[in-house]
Amino acid sequence: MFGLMHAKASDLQVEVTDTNGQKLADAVVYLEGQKLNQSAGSGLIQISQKGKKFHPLVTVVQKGTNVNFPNKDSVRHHVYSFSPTKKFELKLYSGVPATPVLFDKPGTAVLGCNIHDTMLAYVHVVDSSYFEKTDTLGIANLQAVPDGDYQLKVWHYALKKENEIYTQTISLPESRKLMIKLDINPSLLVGQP
Ligand SMILES: [Cu+2]
Repeated sequence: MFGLMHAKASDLQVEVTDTNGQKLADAVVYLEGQKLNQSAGSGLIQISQKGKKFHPLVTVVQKGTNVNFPNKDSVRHHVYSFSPTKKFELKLYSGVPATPVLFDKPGTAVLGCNIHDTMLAYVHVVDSSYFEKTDTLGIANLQAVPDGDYQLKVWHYALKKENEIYTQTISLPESRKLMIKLDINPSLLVGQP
């Protein structure tokens, strides 16, 4: 990495609210641009099922990431997605499925369970190595981003226009702190336990 020491980098803070200024948790914030996307993701992450809910509600992964779906309940689940981003089905199972699911195409996969209709979760797949979810204060921090021009993208599951992705051109180091307002449908917000 010593050869890159002349390249400057900045930390980017993005605050996401609805149009009334209410802070939005679980918004997916990511950057696309020429300086990024050098490598596909790898590694293995988990979305578990406990208390007949998926945990977490929203997951963001770089394309090329494998996801495991461990069932921590005593009842069996039947996890599926019909979304074009990733269609799959893990038929009625307990414990940890033998094979993880590879998310290899950008977009949103909506997850459900055939047995429990109220179970719902989202996997947002990005073509970027710079991504983060907003916390309960509506804040996402992207650290050590190489200075340059990017498309900042923000997605939230409760957006009024389904599958819309908010996009804004930004330059670093100039825009290190941003506030984004999204038009969401409050009735779609899932209360966090
Ligand atoms: Cu289930």
